[in-house]
Amino acid sequence: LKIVILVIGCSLFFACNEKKQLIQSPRDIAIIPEPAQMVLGKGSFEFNSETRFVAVGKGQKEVATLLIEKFHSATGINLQIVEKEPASNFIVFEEDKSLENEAYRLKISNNSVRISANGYSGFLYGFESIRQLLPPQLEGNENQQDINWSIPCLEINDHPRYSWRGLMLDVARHFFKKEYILKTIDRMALFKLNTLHLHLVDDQGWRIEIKKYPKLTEIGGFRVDQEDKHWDARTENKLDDPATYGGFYTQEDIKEIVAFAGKHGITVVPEIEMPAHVMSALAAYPEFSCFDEKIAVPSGGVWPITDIYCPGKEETFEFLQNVLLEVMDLFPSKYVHIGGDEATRTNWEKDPKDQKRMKEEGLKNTAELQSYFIKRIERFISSHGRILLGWDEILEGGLPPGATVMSWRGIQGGWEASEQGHDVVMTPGDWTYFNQYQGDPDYEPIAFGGYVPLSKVYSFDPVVDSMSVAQKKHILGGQANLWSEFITDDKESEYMLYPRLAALSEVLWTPKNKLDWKRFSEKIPALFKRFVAMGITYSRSAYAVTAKSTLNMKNATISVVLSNEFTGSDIRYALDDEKLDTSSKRYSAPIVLDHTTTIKAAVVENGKIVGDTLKKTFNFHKAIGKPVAYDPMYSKLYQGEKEINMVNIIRGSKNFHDGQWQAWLVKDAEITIDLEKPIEISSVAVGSMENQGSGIYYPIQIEVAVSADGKKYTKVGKIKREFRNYGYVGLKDFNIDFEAQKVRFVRLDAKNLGHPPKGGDAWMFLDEIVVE
Ligand code: NAG
Repeated sequence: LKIVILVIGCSLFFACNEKKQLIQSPRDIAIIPEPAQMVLGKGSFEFNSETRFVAVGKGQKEVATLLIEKFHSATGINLQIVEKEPASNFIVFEEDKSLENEAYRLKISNNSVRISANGYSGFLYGFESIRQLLPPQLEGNENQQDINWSIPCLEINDHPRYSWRGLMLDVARHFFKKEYILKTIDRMALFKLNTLHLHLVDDQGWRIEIKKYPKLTEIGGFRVDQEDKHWDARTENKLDDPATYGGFYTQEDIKEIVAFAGKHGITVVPEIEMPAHVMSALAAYPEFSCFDEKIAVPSGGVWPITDIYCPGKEETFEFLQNVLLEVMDLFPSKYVHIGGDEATRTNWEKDPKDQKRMKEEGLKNTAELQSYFIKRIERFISSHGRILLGWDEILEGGLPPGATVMSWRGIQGGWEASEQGHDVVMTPGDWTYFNQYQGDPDYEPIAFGGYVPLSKVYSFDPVVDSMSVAQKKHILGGQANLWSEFITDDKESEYMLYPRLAALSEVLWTPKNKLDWKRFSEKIPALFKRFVAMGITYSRSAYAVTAKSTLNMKNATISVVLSNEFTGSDIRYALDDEKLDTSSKRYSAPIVLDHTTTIKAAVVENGKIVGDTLKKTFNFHKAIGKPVAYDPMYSKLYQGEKEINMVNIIRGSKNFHDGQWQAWLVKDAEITIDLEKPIEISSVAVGSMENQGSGIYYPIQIEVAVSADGKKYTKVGKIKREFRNYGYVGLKDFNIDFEAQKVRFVRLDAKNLGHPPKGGDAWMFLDEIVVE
């Protein structure tokens, strides 16, 4: 009966309030993450300056205050909290112990809003849903006086799928100011994320004040300013170079961050790296390294990482325990992250103290010594009632009994840890490393390589089918990691986080059977409006049009399919010199080309071009579709389109995973094209890529030879290229012109750099041999 009255009540209200009522179906509601259950009623609840909050129980006032503050900064109006329910026009918090943690129920009728939950987070999430029902103006500082904002009558029953819904910020490689951290916390709360993992320590910076060891921040907190250079192009610092880039959080800052996060339902998990990624600490206190060597805090990438803590010295453990004591005092978090990744243990092999330790402890190798290290720290952390969390390397040599694993090198580590009965947080790079590209690198700010577009994030699931029921229970959830080597400021950080963080929040919160990419796409315009009001620099890469083309050998045409990540977008395109604008041709079917053509394309929404414009030339050269022989064969990891790849017109992009590149590791390549009959040609070009951060280098030499019979070859040209330390992702065509001649065979020899000066193996990436 109540419901009936409610519906009638709402519809009456609806009748007299028609102008403001735009919500007609659940599709008009754009809450992210999508609630578990939502039933739309009729009509709406209208906020005005007389609206009251009824908040008496624990935590209710605090949540009410968060919403009141939003209204205040948007409108200048101060809504009031009262103790008793007025007759109408109020929002009431009701404790309901039958609801699970973080769950909430929201009942919106035309005269009241009821938020029920069993505690603080539930109330908070009720508020966050209301926030997303309200117009984006709520997020601004417009002081617009007029409220009269209405939210639709509905009932939501909502609860999260996973208990760990996180974001990691790497504040070490790029130092983010406290204010940015606070802003990020509010944004995380909008998406009902509940864990902020702060990567406080790395080679390039120590970012938390430790009273007992002041040099950690005095020295370890700063590095030589090479911010104007790309991360991979930064040079080694000398000990006495002035170190001016950096900063750190004082213990007071940390308390403020932790308290602010708590108010937003967010636990801050500190990460204190060990035994590697700690050059900043060793620059301050060389006595905790194996050979007491004095080093400078590096300004850029260091690989492999050999300057690490020394487990042969008792002082190292004493130091780390003292640091952890101060850290545990500051962070109430149950979990303490100790890093554990990417240690190269060559110093441990050489150091007699470490060798002695291994003997005494009966350890077979340095992997076991590392495990000894982590286990010792784990005992310390658990004796203080906390849980050790570490990157999946902590599995090597044996996992400490109480440890939780953060799986980053794919899901494998998490799979194994959960099988051994340990809890796991999934952060596999291919889905959750937000330092990677989200769109075509040709149009994106420089990122880490790799490709994690919005839809890829949306396909993330922390559990996989191959896990047993028991294993699945150990998967706490997932998290996005924003490593900041390539992040230069707050804006760029925002660009990498939004909207991908919204997609992540949905896959970690919403029941699996309600996840729906199309529905998520439909919520994007509303989300972007809110981002604008919130002053967030967000990415529209998901709108950017990409071209996928296939070669049709029979009639030597290519068919170009244009798409963007969202389904059903209005894509417009223009050919060659035609102008691309909102009235250009609408794309509806693959475009078939039979001669060299340039395609331009973009998405149009609400009469405007949104996102980047694609511009791509398809060059119909003389070797299209001809047989190609390789010696040696390209790597199994990068096969492109196999035998057709080098002559398929389609060019590899800056995304080295785009399926158009063929690559050789360390080896040189000899590629021969058979033109099948003598043809007059006068130039041969080959495309190549450089992405030193990902170990990809331009060839150091290209040589072209031609032949009439495939036996006797004549050299027609050679390009030599000196190796250069180059930080950016680049594309280059090596072009060789020669006197026009009739030939049947073209042979290209590409020399691999082999081993770059800084060590490691070089990849050589080639695509398309253009013969003209
Ligand atoms: C890994 C490193 C990290 C680096 C990131 C870049 C982990 C656990 N370790 O090599 O320090 O910033 O990748 O993507 O991710």
